[in-house]
Amino acid sequence: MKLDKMRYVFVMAAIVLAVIYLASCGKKDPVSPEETIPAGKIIYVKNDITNGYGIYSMDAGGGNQTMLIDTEDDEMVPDCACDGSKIAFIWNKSGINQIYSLNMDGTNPEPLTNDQTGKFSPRWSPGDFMIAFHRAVDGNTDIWVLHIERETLIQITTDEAADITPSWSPDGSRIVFASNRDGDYDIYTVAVGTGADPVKLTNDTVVNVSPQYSHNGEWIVYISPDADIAESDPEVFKMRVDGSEITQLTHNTFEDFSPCWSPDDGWIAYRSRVTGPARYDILRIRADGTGETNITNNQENQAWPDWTN
Ligand SMILES: [Ca+2]
Ligand SMILES: [Ca+2]
Ligand SMILES: [Ca+2]
Ligand SMILES: [Ca+2]
Repeated sequence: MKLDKMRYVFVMAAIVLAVIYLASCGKKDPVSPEETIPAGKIIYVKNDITNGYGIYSMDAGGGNQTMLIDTEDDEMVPDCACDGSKIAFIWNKSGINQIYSLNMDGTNPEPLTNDQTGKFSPRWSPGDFMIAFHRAVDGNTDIWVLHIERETLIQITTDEAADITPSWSPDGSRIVFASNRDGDYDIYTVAVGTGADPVKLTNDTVVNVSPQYSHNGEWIVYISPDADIAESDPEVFKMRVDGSEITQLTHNTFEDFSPCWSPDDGWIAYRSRVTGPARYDILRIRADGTGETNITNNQENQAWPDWTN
């Protein structure tokens, strides 16, 4: 009996020591959050006098800035496919803004639309088989969806006001967009397929634009002026997908536009007029409003970021 008890004590001590050892192995040196460069790549647009708008790629830390496509025409508003295989973008090389797809390495641009209406803000659906966008038909700007394989266009909104900048909910059931149907721009969602059940998420007298669902489907990021300052410059905001918990993330004195989520929803990238009235950089900020960082910080103009794995 005594021997069994000693063996029990010995085994227990060995287990405790092993747990302490494993716990100490799992510990890492503390890293300051400011030193942590978020993962992934940012696809964005650069604008210069020679070639106008073009599409570029960089690390989320700002390294490896690489041209993907930049002809003498304008290549704009890139959106990465959910599976990371392609980029959708707007190209005006025919004289009309059409939706094209591009491989992630910048090869093989292919037209996806070719009618007589200009299109903007293409966004891949979950599953990458459809692309939402906005266009004006007979003077009415609405949200439309392109079914890529069937080559059909489906009208989502019909209100006579301007309905712009769509973004899909991660389950593909709804599209969020901005509309000025009550006089100033607010954020709305609508059911995909029927275009029914419109829900107004913001209800104020200021301009709210550029909404985008987070990948986890819990938040919508968008642009709105600072609520506390008259004639404020645009700031990055987020709210719950039901319109609650409106939270201002940036508090700077620059014009912030085109926010997008990082793949893990931990960060938001946006373009900001941080370095002067005629200059745009790509910035990032954590989803809790800390760590605002100028990623590009150069003498060039950058816009329309989209953050991918
Ligand atoms: Ca160009
Ligand atoms: Ca409309
Ligand atoms: Ca409003
Ligand atoms: Ca601002």
